[in-house]
Parts: sequence; C-alpha cells; structure tokens
Amino acid sequence: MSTAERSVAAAMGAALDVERVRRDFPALHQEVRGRPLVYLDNAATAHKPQVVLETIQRYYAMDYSNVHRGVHWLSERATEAYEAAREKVRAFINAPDRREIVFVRGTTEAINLVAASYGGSVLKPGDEVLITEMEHHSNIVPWQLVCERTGAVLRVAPIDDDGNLVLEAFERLCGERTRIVAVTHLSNALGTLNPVRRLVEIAHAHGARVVVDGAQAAPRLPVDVQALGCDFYAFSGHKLYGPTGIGVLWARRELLEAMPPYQGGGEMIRQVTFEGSTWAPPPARFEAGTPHIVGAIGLGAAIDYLQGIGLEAIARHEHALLEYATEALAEVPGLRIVGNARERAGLVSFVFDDIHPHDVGTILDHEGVAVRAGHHCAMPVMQRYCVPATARASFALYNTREEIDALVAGLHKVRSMFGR
Ligand code: C6P
Repeated sequence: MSTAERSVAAAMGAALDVERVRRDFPALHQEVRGRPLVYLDNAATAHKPQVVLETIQRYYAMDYSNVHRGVHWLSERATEAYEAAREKVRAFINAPDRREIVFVRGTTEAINLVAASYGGSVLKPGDEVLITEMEHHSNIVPWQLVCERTGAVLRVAPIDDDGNLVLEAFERLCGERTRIVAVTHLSNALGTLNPVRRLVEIAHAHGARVVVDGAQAAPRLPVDVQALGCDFYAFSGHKLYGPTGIGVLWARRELLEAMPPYQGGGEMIRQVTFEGSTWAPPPARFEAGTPHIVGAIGLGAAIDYLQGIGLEAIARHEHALLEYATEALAEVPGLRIVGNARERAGLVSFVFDDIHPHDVGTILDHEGVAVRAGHHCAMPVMQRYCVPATARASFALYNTREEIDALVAGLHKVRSMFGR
C-alpha cells in the first residue's frame, strides 16, 4: 500500500486491509517447521515493514555519519535525519515540544533513567513510590533500586481476580508521601488497559508525578501524552515495528531541565574541565555517547508507516482479533484465560491446569504458531494468580482470524498429545 493510499484509508476511518498490510512484511511469508508462520508473539517484539528495512539499508549505505559532531555534509544530513525522527516521535505522541523527546535504548532504559535521575534527586527517606501489581520487571526493579538508595518505600496497588487495578485501593495507597506513581498503560501479562487519565488525576491531587510504561500501548493505541496528563511516558521501538536498541522517553520539559544526567560522556556536556563539568540542556543531557542513529531514523520510518495506516484503525483491528480469540479460546476444553479485565487490548494469556505452558508453546511451535510461554517478566502477576507461567498470544496489525483459527487448532493438538 502506498503512503497516499494509507493516508486516505486512515482519514476515512476505513477498516484495515490486512492482506495488503501483510505484503509489507517480508518475515510473514515464510514457513517454519514446514508450516506457514503464524506469528503471535508481537508483545515480545514485532516484525518490520519493508519501508523500515529499506530506510535502515539506505541510511547505512548512503547517509551514514555521526550526528551533532561533524561540520561536513554527510554529518549534517545524518543529524537532520536524526532530528527529523525526534520530531516524528513528538507528533506521534502529541508532545508539546521536540526537546522533550529523549532517545534511549528502550522502555527499560527510559524507566531506569527516570528512576535514577528524577527519583534519585527527589526521593527522601520515608517518601513513597506507588506501582501496581501488574507491572513488568522493568517498572518494578528500577524503583526498588532507587528506593534502596534513597530510603524511600515501594508501595504496590493490588489487582482483582480478573486483572483490573483495584481503584479504591490505589486511591487509598496514594497519599501525601507518594512522590512518584509508575503504572503500565497496557499490561503485557494480562492485557489490562489501565485508566491512566484517572490515575493521573488521583496522583496529581497528591502532588505525585506519574511515569507511564507505554511499551505495549504505544504500538496498539493512539497515545496523546497531553490528554493523558502524565509526566513521563516510555516506549520501545522494536515493539512498534521499528529497530531494536532504540526507544523513547518523553518527559515534561521543566522536569527534564531540572534533572541531573543519567550517564556521562560525549555530547551531554556544556563544558568539561578537570575541576568539574556542566551539562547540555535536554534532550542532549540524557543522550551521552554516539546514539543509535539508524535506530532513531528507522523508528521514524516505522512511525510514518503506522501514521499512514492510522492508530485508530490498528486499535479497531486488534480489538476485533482479541474478541474473536477470546471467544474461540473459551471453546477449548480445559483452557482458562488469565486476565479478563473490563478494558483489554492486544493480547490474551491462558493456561491449561494440567499442561505446562512451555509444553503448549513447544507443541504450537511445531505447528508453525509462535506464542510466548513463561512469566513474561511479570513474576508478581504469576504469583498473584498462582500459576508458574502462562502461554500468551499477542496480536499485531498484520494478524488475521485465520491465524487465530490456526492457534486454536494447535491447542486442540496440544490436548490430544496429552491424551485429553
Ligand atoms: N515485554 C514481553 O514479551 P524493553 O525490553 O525495554 O523493550 O521493554 C520492556 C517492557 C516494559 N514494559 C512492558 C509492559 C513490556 O511488555 C516490556 C517488554 C516483552 O512482554 C519482553 S519481556
């Protein structure tokens, strides 16, 4: 599909033409173990459209140079492309200012940066950081580290049996001592979509700042950081159909300006002497060393691609797949879905009470169906539901109902192999 065609489709609110979209993704057209690949592990990482692959190839072949350092032509061109990618990210999440976009390695680094730099400078002994029981390890461990360093206390808001955040408990736990609230927008283990706008209102009423882990939401829903009202938003390029090793931290400008550097090195300084150094303004202050230039440019190409299709159309498509999958999985005897929250998106986790998820994943793999089996880097979620692991099917803009049928057929095979 050309960019112009995609823009028209998006503007008309048209349904996503999945067969045309699939043609843009070379990886989908291969066989694994003699079967057509059915890729349902998109929450782990998503495949790349041709335009992203070509952008990376073209950049390395023709435009390659370091950024912000050279006065020569190639370096200027590379810098322009890198900064243009920053502007694309700004528009993608409706951030007010390009200088609020920091390129990092991914969601994990973005949250570590906020915890170490912002958390490290504002938290005092007895202050509280409030997270939820459904967080990914990347939104737990950095807070544990900074709490240990500062004497702050980590509080955890519970989830109910269906995977909803218990709002009353969150409200009770959010108090005068709460300095930071860190929540996932969309849970990678349960598919729960959190009411971020409401959580921000509660947190701000107590003067707390809100960090949102957008790793799973950014590829699936239109994200508007101004409408959400949060203070920090983090996401990864590789889940957004872009390259690995690149991600984004968005933060309010006044917060970034007051934050100390996270790492030291080239480009993040104003002046260096042996007596001491001073810092460049954001975002450079937080981008020490040669950045992942081609990663940022490739991410920019992925964003152009997604904007061309329209995030609303993608969200509708994935929602329809989720509904179809939920109904189809409910028909598989012995299968139990883990996570039935009121608002869900993008993925479904499930278990058989007497078959280990790793066996489920391995047998499905032999049918050409790729799902993830494990704790999904969310061990506390597994503990909450008393399961060692789950199997998880996660969707992308290129998945089809026929692929969900293949998953369900594979699950019947799993049962028959275990004599069920
Ligand atoms: N979840 C999954 O299969 P990185 O690795 O930095 O790109 O993203 C970390 C991360 C943070 N938050 C959430 C909600 C996530 O889902 C992830 C990555 C992958 O679910 C790999 S564990």
